[in-house]
Amino acid sequence: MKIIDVDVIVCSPGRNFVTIKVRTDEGIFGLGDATLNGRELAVAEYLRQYIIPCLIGKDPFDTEDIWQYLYRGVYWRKGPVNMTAIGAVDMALWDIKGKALGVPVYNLLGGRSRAYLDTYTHAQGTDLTSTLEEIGRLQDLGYSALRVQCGVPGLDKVYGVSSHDKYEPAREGERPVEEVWDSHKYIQFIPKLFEAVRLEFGIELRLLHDVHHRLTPNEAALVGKRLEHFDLFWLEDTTPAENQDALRLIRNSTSVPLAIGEIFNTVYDCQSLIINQLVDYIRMTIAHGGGITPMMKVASLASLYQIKMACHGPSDLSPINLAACIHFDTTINNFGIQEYMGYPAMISDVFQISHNITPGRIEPSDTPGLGVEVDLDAARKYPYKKSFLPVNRLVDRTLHNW
Ligand code: GCO
Ligand code: MG
Repeated sequence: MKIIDVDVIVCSPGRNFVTIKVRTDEGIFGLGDATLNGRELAVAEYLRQYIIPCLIGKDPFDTEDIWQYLYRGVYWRKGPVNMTAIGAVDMALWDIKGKALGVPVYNLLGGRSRAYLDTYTHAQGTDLTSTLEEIGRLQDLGYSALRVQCGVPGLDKVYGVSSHDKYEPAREGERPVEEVWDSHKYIQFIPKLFEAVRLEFGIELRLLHDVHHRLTPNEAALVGKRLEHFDLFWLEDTTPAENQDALRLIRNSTSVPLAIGEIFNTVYDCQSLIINQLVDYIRMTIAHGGGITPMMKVASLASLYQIKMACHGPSDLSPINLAACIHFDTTINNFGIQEYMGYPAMISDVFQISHNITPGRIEPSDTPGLGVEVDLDAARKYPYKKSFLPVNRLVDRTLHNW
């Protein structure tokens, strides 16, 4: 079998997605997600100019060699644009292999390690009362694991609490909006939030929280200690992810479970975190981390240290990335939990997923390949809309991490 052509489709059914369709001489095609929120066209053009010409004529079954060719053969390794492009190609090739052999991708990776996948979704509110209401609503729907984010008194807008809907705040426009942040106000408030949640809902609910890279190591250690007796499932991205050593200080100060990794692109970004056992969950994104091929290796390394995989699965990645997560999660032994936020309703005009998704749970289907369909005619009805993630500043306008 040979690759003969690759389409790059940029569409915006509720938000921007970049999709590739790898075509073969046998008529089988594979789908990959090349979405990088706020930088979509960079990946699309990188694919068109530099990656696709190198794929023509290759055998799509050679996933390992093609991955090595695209990663090591570039010389300028790593980087989110490069790794997202490679990730999309890798997903599409696994999709082709599964379709050609008539098996779901998880059967090519190691088969089923579990009957279903536990998922968590996002609970958010602008204040304590509305956040508690939202948790109650989601619990009634059947969710038993929730990421809880709440507006902080004295701050106009915080990460994870969207003003318009539940989806990630990439906003249309020619430049990013700016938000204002105050770590002190946040640190004072967050223990009160989890105290109220536990008082209202008891200890059964699994609770997660995302700090979104905003604290210093010492501030993160303090928050971790103050949250310890609320028994969190995890505390995510406490400090900027570039400094792996920061996690050592946090780890030595608190037993709160730590999760990190959504902006990592390679195993090298978490190598020292894993071998020094500084975290409990690796949250790499399959699309941004170079695809399924390298993620299986990250999972193997993590499994040596009882560290679990909990892939990033926000709504700013398409259902193709979600499907890749589903196959990966189904097969690895050290699966933690899968993030699932849901999608804007109009997404189903373009993407149809065969897996059975219910509140708090996903059951993988046995459809050959990844189990996702894309309607290209429908995609054309939703043209790309330039959007950016916000930029974050302190009250005195010093630039801070968003
Ligand atoms: C998460 C992430 C997302 C990111 C988003 C950026 O835990 O789901 O933090 O919410 O902010 O993917 O595009
Ligand atoms: Mg996160």
